[in-house]
Amino acid sequence: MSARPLPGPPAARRTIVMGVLNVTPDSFSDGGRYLHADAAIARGLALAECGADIVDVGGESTRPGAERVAPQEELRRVLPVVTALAGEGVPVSIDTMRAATAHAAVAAGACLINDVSGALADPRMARVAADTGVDFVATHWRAPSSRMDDRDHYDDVVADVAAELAARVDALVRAGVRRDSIVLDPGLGFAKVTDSNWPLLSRMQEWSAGHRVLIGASRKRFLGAVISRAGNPEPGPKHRAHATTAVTTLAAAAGAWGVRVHDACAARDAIAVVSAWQNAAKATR
Ligand code: PMM
Repeated sequence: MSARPLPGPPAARRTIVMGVLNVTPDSFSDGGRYLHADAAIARGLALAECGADIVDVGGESTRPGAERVAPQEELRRVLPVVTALAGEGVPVSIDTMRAATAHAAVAAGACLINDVSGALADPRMARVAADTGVDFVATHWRAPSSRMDDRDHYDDVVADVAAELAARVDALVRAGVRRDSIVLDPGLGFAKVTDSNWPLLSRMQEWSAGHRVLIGASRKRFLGAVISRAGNPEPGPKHRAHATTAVTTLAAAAGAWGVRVHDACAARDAIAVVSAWQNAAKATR
C-alpha cells in the first residue's frame, strides 16, 4: 500500500490563517486547555474546520518569564498531536526552538518549522531547516523568555529588528536554507515594550526585505495596553479578541502572508472582507 501523501504548506492566494494550538500547561492564553493529546487533536481539527490553513502545534510556552521545558517532555506533548493532525490531512507547523523536536515533527508530517528564536536558541536548527527543506519562520528574538524583558532596548526598533532579522537570514542561507523558504516574523511581544510593537506592524516593508511576513499579535499584552489607554476595560487575554481581529485586518490589507491567531474563524472572516474590498478596488481601476 502506498503511503498517504503528507499535506503541504498552504498556497497563499490571500493571507493565510495559522491557528494556535499550545499543548502546554502554562501558555499565557490557552495554557492547560489542550495538554492532553485527545483534547489537543480535537482542538486542531476544530481550528482547521473553522478556517485555519495551518495548525501551529507547540509544546513549550514562550510567555514572558517562562522557564524551558525538558526536551523529552516537549516531544511527548507535540508528537502524537502532529502525527494525528497530519494523518487527517491538516497542514501542521511545529512551534519549537529545538532542532530535534523540529526534525521529529517534520518526519511525522509537519510542513513548516516555526522557531520563535529564528534558529538562535539551538545551533543545530539551521541544519534541520536546510535538510528538511520545509518552510521556516524566523522570528525576531533576543533572549529566552525568562530574560527577554531585560533585552527590550532599541535605538530605532524598525532598523534594529531589520538588521537582526537580516543577520538571521544570512546565517540560515549560509547553512543551506533556501531564501524563498524563509518567512520573517517581527516577534511581537518578544523583548519588546508595548510601544515597540506598533512601528513594526505599521512599517512591515522596512524590515521584511521582500520575504513573506507572519504576524503573531493574537491576544498579546500590547493589545491590552491599547484597549486600556482608550479607557476601555481590559480584564485579560481573551478580551483582546476584537483588537486581535483589527490587527489581522490591517495586516492582511498590508500584504502579510499569514497571521498566527487563537480564533481562526474571526481571522478567516476578516481576511475574506479584506479580499472582497481589494478585489472591488482592482475591478474599478
Ligand atoms: N508568539 C507566541 C508563540 N509562537 N510564533 C510566531 N511565529 N510568532 C509569534 O508571535 C509567536 C509564536 C507566543 O504565544 P502564544 O503561543 O501563547 O500565542
